[in-house]
Amino acid sequence: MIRHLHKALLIVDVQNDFCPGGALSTPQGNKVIPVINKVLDNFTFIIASRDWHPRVSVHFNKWPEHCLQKTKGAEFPKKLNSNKFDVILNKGTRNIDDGYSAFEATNINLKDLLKHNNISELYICGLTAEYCVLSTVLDSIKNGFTTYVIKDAVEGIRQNKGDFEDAFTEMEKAGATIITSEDLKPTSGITQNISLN
Ligand code: VGL
Ligand code: ZN
Repeated sequence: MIRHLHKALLIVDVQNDFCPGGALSTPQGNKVIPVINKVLDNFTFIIASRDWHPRVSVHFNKWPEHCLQKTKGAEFPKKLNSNKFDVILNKGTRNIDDGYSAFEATNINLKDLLKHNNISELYICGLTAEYCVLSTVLDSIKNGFTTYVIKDAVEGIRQNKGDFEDAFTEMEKAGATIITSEDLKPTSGITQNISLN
């Protein structure tokens, strides 16, 4: 009997505004781009979220303006192979301080999308470790998905010393498994055909 293992890659908010030079930049956000491009080949179902804010939002009481809908800052970086994305989730689309988690996307219900595709394992990466990646990982676990975080494909705002590492500690405590892109290399991640007797 052939059985399919259903896994998906979820890339959180790898957008110009979160990369160096962007409006809410991480010091080294661009470092995740080649790593993500590499791991794309290990997955047959690739989901990307984007922070997609309206011009007027109370979200900007907390943060500098960033990722305004249809602006350059909200685009995926040119070097990221976004042509391989199967689904794009928009989040933070309203005038409320929401959308830290990809499970709060407003154009597609992520939980339903995953259920309908029989996906039980989620591999999460992207920006930023302390906010949207953390929030997405916690929701993924709450919703019952086996959750992996690809650490070398995650970067942070690194506002205070320790913030970045603390985010991973919190993810791990909640039940996530922290891996690196090297762990994926040989076979995992792909929708695999495995033989069962
Ligand atoms: C994010 C702060 C504000 C993120 C988004 O993607 O982590 N952080 N909006
Ligand atoms: Zn935002």
